[in-house]
Amino acid sequence: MSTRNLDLAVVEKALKSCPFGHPVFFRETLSSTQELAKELARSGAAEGTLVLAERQSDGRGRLGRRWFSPKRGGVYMSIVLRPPILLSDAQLLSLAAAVAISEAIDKVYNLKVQVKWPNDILYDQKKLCGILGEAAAVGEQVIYSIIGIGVNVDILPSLLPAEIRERATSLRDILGHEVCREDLIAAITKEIYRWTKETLYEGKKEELLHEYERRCGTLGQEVVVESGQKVLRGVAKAIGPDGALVVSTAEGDLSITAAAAYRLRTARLA
Ligand code: BT5
Repeated sequence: MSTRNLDLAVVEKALKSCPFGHPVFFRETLSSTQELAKELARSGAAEGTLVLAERQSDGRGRLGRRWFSPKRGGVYMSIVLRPPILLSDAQLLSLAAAVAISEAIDKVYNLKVQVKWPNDILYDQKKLCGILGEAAAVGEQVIYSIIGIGVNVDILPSLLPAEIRERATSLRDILGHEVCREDLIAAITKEIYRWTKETLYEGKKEELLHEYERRCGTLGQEVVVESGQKVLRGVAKAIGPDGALVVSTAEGDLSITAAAAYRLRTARLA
């Protein structure tokens, strides 16, 4: 774990000229940064409001899963967005976050990571970061969205629960030294501004999808899609205009959305 607490002043200074990251709410412990961000969004918080915690007692993943969030071991952040988009396009916000985080990690640490659809960030096939996108809408119009990001920074694999140890990694693990969480938080926030406000909101969806596809290691892979009793094999061939994964199967092309309870795994070569 990191030996020191987050220095909020450093984060604020690094984000001085960035329209996102104002205000910043920092708490030592939260059940989940998503919950506080949601509360703030409901009471009118501005786009770009940032919530940070040193640890989460109930960190959440997608579809009811958990995010292991030990004290000072990672970056746990949620950002409030007010996207002028329809609910049917909400998945694109998580895709924008995946591109933004990949770019931030590349810029700060010169590290090339891969995106596993829909929104895992992997290094050497191991999970370094997870993204949780949640949205509230009135009718079809998104009113706010909360993008939650968990990055393993100083977690030593030996401290992770046995069931995820083999499939997880951290920046400390990869780089071999302690890293500055403040720089990472600022870089991610700036890139999220760029890929949402300056790209997606400006109608440059193609640019985002192109960049996502370039970084997505799932494409071209043989995958197994499990949904209830049904198991289908196919090849991941593209990202649809709404952010769905298009899988080519014997039964034709299948478009799978992240919100559906599909389980996707890379097929083992027989
Ligand atoms: C995710 O879900 O990967 C989204 C994680 C989002 C976490 C952030 S932290 C800030 C904000 N506040 C929250 O409460 N959440 C967000 P999913 O794709 O469902 O993956 C969850 C799975 O990842 C778990 O079932 C484990 O297998 C694995 N996992 C859990 N904790 C991990 C960790 N620290 N490192 C690597 N893998 C982990």
